[in-house]
Amino acid sequence: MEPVDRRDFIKSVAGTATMATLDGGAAMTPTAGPVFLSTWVWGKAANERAAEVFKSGGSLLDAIEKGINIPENDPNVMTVGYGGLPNAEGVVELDAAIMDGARHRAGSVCNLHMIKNPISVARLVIEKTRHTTLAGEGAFRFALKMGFEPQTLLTPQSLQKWQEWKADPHHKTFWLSPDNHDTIGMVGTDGKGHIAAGCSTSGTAFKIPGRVGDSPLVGCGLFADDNVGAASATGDGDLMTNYCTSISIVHFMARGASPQDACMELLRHMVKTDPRNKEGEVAVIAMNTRGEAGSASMNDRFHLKYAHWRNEESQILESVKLF
Ligand code: SD4
Repeated sequence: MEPVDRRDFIKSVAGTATMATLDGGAAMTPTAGPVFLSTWVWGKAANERAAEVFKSGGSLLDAIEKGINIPENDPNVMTVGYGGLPNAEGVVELDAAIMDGARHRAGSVCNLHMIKNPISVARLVIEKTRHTTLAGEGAFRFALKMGFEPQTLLTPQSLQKWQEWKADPHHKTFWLSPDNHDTIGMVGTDGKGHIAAGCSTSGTAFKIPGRVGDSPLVGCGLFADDNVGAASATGDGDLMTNYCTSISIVHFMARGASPQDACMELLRHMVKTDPRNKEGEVAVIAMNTRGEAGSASMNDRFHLKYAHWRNEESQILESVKLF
């Protein structure tokens, strides 16, 4: 794909007749049937569960929540939920958010400990409170009140990795640089113009306690708007938060870009503002309310494979690399 100058890009979409707007402009023709898109290969099982929940009568938010519960419950996915790698003090602190594009309403939790399904707690922040984000001890107490069972989230494998990290005198810390990521980000549509998104992560491994990544931040780790589409991000949240990646992609789509072009445009913008971002760990997925999907990774070093479910077809695809 040719690089597009930002002004040319805006010019090129300015006259688009079917342009969607964030404030409720021309709606796109919806696709027939649901579509689910998730980050990384284990997103495939998550999409399949989401599709199953939706087909058996669940709402789109139910589908996204239950889909994301799959990697959260899987101890072999060491970057999400149970078995996620802990912070520098050996405590697993989870971040998650879910957003309903119809109500324009998100719920999120940050630094949640001892609860393996932060996406389900985030969902209850929407359904049971007037807040959007709960953090730390308050989020934990809210989860207990909602009936979640506290449990240790460290597994023998994650404990061993933390002990190895701790014992290594040259271990990387976040006073230096990150190198351990993987989040589940999911976007889904019901095929009738409704779209939603969710994401869940244990964040970067061995992070400084209290650190909050992009995943639970609305507009950064995820964004969903029924007038346009949805996006989610995975990678270096400390970098991506500064670019409000997901809402930026949705804004590009609102101006007429396809989901794929919107993902690429965001990555180009990051490099234009700071060429060092070429080396950044940045990968994104996006979908419009027609169910058209896109995905992009900044470079080969952090190359996103993502899962796509549509019409009973469940596949793993490779994102387009900018470099
Ligand atoms: C974070 N963005 O906490 C998350 C981690 C991640 O792929 O997505 N890793 O920064």
